[in-house]
Amino acid sequence: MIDLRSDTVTKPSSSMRAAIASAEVGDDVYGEDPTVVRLQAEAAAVLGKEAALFVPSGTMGNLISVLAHCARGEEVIVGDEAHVFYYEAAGASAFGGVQMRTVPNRRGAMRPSDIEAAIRSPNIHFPRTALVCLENTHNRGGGRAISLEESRAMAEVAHHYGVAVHLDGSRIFNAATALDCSAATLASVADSVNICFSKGLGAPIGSAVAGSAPFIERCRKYRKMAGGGMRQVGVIAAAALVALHEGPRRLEVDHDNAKIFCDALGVTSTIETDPDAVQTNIVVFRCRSSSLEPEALLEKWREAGVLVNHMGNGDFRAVTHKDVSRDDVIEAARRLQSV
Ligand code: TLP
Repeated sequence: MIDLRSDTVTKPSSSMRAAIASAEVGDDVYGEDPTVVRLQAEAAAVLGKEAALFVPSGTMGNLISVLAHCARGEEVIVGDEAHVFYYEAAGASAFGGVQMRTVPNRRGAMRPSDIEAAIRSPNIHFPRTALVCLENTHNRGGGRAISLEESRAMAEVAHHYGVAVHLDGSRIFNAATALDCSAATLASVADSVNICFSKGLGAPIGSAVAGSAPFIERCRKYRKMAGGGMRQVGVIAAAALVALHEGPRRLEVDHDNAKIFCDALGVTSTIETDPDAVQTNIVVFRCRSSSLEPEALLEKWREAGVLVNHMGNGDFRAVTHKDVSRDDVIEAARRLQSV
């Protein structure tokens, strides 16, 4: 089986398993796990922020960031294709009483003028706009890396009106690789950033939120509230440290494999690809079959030994990662076509 559903499907490498086995641990709710303390310091440094907090998932990282930025009854401006809006089960609204206001995503970015138009003026009828959320790379935007200039233009509008900026940087190292800059440079436009160790970097679990020290202290409280205060989690932080050290430098291979996959898939009477849109490790392709619904097509592909995801409207997503090789992606494209 060639699994291209997501870069979340990777298994821990032997160096991660060795680090897990030998990790020094303590009770992290008391702040006494040395491996977690080290991971948080390294994550903050690599992102150019004052402090960081280890969290179990990207979803929790985004949730507690929104809660730490916004009071109940306040509003967040977010792209209509953003992960935090699309795929996080309305957590911020359900748990935080925060309203999400969408503006159109155009291959991942928002127009600064759309953000500006959505920012509320002081008025008793309106919620206060407390936050703008960015995402880089943009998942539903086909893994597009949003340039520093575009990111800055979006953030500047928010900051001009005194609105904070959170960056969902779950795949920020993919963006940094594609744009040939540092993750800290891309994160510099935002007040807070969420990163994931468990996607392209290959760790079995874990994310981190980074920002100012007072912001991270608020996040620590919300993490506790959300049931995310963890104990001897040096065992998983150790794998995340290996991911942080070894993961970013091999992302280029995933990006090359995504291009190779897209080229191999090519264009047939039923499959449409857009090679120019492939910038990182995500390939979105369209398949309009006259005889099969998307779910049935996924089943046929599974029978042929390839797993991909359906994004809706006949758009499918394949994601390259450390556990698939160049030969695997060429073979996967062949099997998808043959079906
Ligand atoms: N994305 C997953 C699915 O939820 C769709 C995937 O397979 O791509 N932000 C972004 C941009 C993400 O892509 C994801 C995960 C998250 C946040 C949430 O991270 P986790 O899965 O750790 O909660």
